[in-house]
Amino acid sequence: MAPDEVTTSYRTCPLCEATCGLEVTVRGREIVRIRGDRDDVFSHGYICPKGSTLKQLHEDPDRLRRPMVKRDGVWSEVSWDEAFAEVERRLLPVIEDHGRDAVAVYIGNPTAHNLDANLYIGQLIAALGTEHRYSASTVDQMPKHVSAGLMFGTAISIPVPDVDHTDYLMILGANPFASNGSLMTAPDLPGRLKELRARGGRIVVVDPRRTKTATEADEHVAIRPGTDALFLMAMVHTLFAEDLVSFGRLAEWVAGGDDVKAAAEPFAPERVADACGVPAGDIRRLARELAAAPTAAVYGRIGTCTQEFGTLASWLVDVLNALTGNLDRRGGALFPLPAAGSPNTEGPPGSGRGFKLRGIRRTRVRSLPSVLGEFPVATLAEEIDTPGEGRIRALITVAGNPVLSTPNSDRLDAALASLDCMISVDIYLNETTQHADVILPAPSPLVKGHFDLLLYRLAIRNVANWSPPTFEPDNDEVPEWRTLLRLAAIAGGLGVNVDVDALDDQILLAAVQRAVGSETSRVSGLDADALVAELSRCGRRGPARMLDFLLRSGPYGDRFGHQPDGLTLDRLIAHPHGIDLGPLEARVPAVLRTESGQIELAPEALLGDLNRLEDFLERPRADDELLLVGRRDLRSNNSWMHNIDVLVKGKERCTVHVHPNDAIRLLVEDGKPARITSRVGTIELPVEVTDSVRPGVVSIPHGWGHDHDGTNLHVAARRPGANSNVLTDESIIDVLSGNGVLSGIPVSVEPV
Ligand SMILES: Nc1nc2c(c(=O)[nH]1)N[C@H]1C(S)=C(S)[C@@H](COP(=O)(O)OP(=O)(O)OC[C@H]3O[C@@H](n4cnc5c(=O)[nH]c(N)nc54)[C@H](O)[C@@H]3O)O[C@H]1N2
Ligand SMILES: Nc1nc2c(c(=O)[nH]1)N[C@H]1C(S)=C(S)[C@@H](COP(=O)(O)OP(=O)(O)OC[C@H]3O[C@@H](n4cnc5c(=O)[nH]c(N)nc54)[C@H](O)[C@@H]3O)O[C@H]1N2
Ligand code: SF4
Ligand SMILES: [Mo]
Repeated sequence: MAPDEVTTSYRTCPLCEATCGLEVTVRGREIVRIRGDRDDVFSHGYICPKGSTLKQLHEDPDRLRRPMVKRDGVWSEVSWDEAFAEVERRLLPVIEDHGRDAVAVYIGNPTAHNLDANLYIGQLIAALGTEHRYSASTVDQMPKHVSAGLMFGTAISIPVPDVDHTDYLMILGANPFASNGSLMTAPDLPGRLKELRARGGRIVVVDPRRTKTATEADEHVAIRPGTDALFLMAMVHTLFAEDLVSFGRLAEWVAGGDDVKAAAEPFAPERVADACGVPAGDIRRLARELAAAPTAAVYGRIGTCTQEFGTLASWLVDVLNALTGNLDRRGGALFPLPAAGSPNTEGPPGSGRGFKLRGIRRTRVRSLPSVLGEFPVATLAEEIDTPGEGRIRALITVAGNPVLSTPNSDRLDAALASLDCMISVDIYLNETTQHADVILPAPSPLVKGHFDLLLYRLAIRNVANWSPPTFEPDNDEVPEWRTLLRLAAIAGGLGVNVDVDALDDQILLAAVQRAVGSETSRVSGLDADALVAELSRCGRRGPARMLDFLLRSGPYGDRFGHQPDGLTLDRLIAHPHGIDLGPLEARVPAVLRTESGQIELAPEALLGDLNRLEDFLERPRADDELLLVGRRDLRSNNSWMHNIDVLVKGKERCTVHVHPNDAIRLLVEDGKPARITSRVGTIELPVEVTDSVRPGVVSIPHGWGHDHDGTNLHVAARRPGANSNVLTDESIIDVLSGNGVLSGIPVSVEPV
């Protein structure tokens, strides 16, 4: 190919959960243009303003290209070999002197959008052998994993609303017009929601703020933050009280209906109305509407998870879907059937080991249990800064920026500075990685092959789409999976000079042997060595080879020739715009992995948590309370896209929203700075007076606060904003899931 030849390739945007198709035009190693792929089978050309900025991200001079080592407080670029030698030199003594549990690991959000990490991060975690595992999940969706796990048997068995077919959609605590959807993979959700209404459907949005999603809906319910569990309980109460419950087809698969009825008994709409700030009549009417709609779906997202009753609220969302006969039917909430590697497509269909809520491990300081093998990230700082036996002394972060994204971040910031050793796999020298001793850079997304292994498990259509690397890695770039394996080798004692390819071969062989040895696998009984040879043709290895295996042994797979029309990676490569595997279909009972083989509508652990909800109802509330909630902007992506000029220019986005009535009372003015203070911290921000927030609620976006000395984010530093997580309180968590509480934080606001 001539160096100036213009070529076009197609890939999936890895920035958010919407999985939009991109058309990337390049000349040599230069990116000419990125725009929406009109032929993408799922997104049909839709992108948001972030999609095309993969070009700016790729070209960002601040993005790290070479490993960085800090000695005596001074950073220098080093070779990969030198960097890994430094990792070994710093990490192994911590393990030798203090044991494996002295090393913690924190896994951030972009790993969910990253095939290398999807497939290889487990190796690193296993090799570390530490109980101190943390991730962004406990400031995000952990409550939903817990409720889904208890009800349906696996943590990823989360029903998604069938937005393309439903007649009625109730959205709680989500703003897809800004976020493009979450735990619901659906490119162009704004367009799909508009279509829903155009075909006569109805949308109700429950949110303390009148968001863009709310203004585009039929009804906005401005709920008081943190009260969704009460609101949903009152709807459940109404359905039973007014004899509107009907499980439909699922009746024979549902256990615990009577227990739910009994549990909802004390939560009449009239009793919770004040606490929720929603009139009882509205709650009753909404319950009736939900029951009466030909099809309906209830959907809750981050606003319902990052609160004190996150798991209860997440549970009740699916209870409502079940009680109204909308679970697992067209137009309701359905379980996707993804092409590769989902726990609910593997093993014997219909029942399983179930979901074990409590890990045996507990945190040292607060004695909180692990959930899904993780400790709550809200405890990370105290596990570092509390002296004593068992203290964390080293940390590895992969694609995470907890200094901006987790509660009481100032405390974590200080704690990280005190570590004996910190290693980061990241693309920036930012608020978190500045504390590292070694930063190992991941390549630009355009240098990666990609497949949304995790997000397709939550997609509103069954889709499979492979993105080939747009560029081959250049001399200095090391694929992220190789970095993760090399780190794993060092942590596991295999040394810095491990043969990564040989390690990768072993990992694949082990996976293939497990599958062929399992009676219920689709490749049961086949010859493992032959399969490995077939998968390794043409030198294929790493994530692409492992993905090929998962696809071929998955529900649509070719089973290595036994299903000749089935999916293979080669087939995906031949379909650069993706393959549409059809709309979601009913999957109960096959999808279930509970021990009973039933949908557990009333898990004991959840019923046991209702005391807390009762106590909350009785908690006194001040008339002048101010509760902090978050918000997202279409041009943001958590904390790490603020170094892209086109996304941060224009109007200041990091402001505090204050209702006009509150502004008068608090003596704060539009455009003027205000001081916001919580139990744990204080920040200052310009005020934006707006009636889009409910009185008594103030809103600040998260992911800002790029004013730390010692980072290298030139664009972000020009408009740093302030970090809302300086205000969020690590001492409050959702007890069942260990999830941090980021919403409904009591604050005071005063003029500066
Ligand atoms: N542009 C952009 N897109 C993103 C991201 C981003 O940072 N920017 N982040 C991505 C990530 S990691 C995620 S997890 C998703 C999240 O996706 P969404 O869940 O859609 O997130 P938000 O847009 O923050 O919407 C949450 C809404 O909950 C409301 N809320 C706050 N507290 C409560 C409450 O107590 N009850 C109720 N009912 N509502 C409440 C807030 O006002 C807010 O409007 O977005 C993803 N997409
Ligand atoms: N107050 C408040 N706080 C919140 C939220 C909220 O709504 N309100 N939302 C929470 C949610 S939903 C989430 S998911 C978390 C996110 O929390 P985190 O995952 O901790 O933070 P991110 O901002 O996503 O930072 C991602 C990091 O990954 C790096 N990175 C980007 N791409 C790559 C890559 O390809 N490889 C590697 N190795 N690194 C990469 C970036 O430079 C950055 O350092 O924040 C949470 N925090
Ligand atoms: S909506 Fe999400 S996936 Fe689509 S272009 Fe924007 S950031 Fe990328
Ligand atoms: Mo998230």
